[in-house]
Amino acid sequence: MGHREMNAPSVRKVVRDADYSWGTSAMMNLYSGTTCPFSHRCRIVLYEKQMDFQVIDVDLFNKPEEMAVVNPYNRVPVLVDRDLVLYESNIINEYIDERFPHPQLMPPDPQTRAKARQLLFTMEQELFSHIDVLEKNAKAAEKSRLHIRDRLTELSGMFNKQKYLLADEFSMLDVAIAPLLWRLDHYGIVLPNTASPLMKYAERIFSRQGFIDALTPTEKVMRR
Ligand SMILES: N[C@@H](CCC(=O)N[C@@H](CS)C(=O)NCC(=O)O)C(=O)O
Repeated sequence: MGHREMNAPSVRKVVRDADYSWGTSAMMNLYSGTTCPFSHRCRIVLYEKQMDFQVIDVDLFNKPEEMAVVNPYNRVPVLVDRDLVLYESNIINEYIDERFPHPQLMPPDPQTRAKARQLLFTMEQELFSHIDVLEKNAKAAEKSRLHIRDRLTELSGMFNKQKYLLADEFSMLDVAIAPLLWRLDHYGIVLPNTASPLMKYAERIFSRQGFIDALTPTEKVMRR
């Protein structure tokens, strides 16, 4: 496992027919939902790095019993790296980033890194805390759609000054927000014209090879 020489292709196996062999592989295993925005974040980081890994699709309608054992919250994504079992997408992503530091997705200096973590927290509070409602609660969904629309519209202006969320370079913050930007149509979130700098920013992320490779077949058809 690890970084490969330039010419050697990485092992990037995707197991689509539930084979839940927990922790028996020498490779890093990501247990992932095919439509789950949080799993999507981890898949993006895995594909952005030149490393070996295995993505194992978990059927969320028929969850394996082991899921509740490895993750007390009984959700995906879960990363298994030999003896280490991790849950929570941002925590998994920071681990992968530290284990495989090229290209580095968290800022190298402590101050900017702390600021990035603060912004990741704000993103969970303001945007991703609404995902459950959007996916499961039709009655409350409209309020969440409007809230997300307004927060994203407020963000838009900054992309007149910089290419990505933290600065001019792609970072973990862009990874974290990308699954939501990809799902705007899917969740019925309509942005005003004033948010066009944000949508241009989104297209910059969507055109990255790591982003394209990380999409599952179901995610590919979420956006026209
Ligand atoms: N905060 C968690 C959220 C994970 C989450 O909500 N995962 C959902 C799927 S998107 C899940 O597994 N839900 C359990 C279920 O559907 O049974 C993270 O960032 O990893």
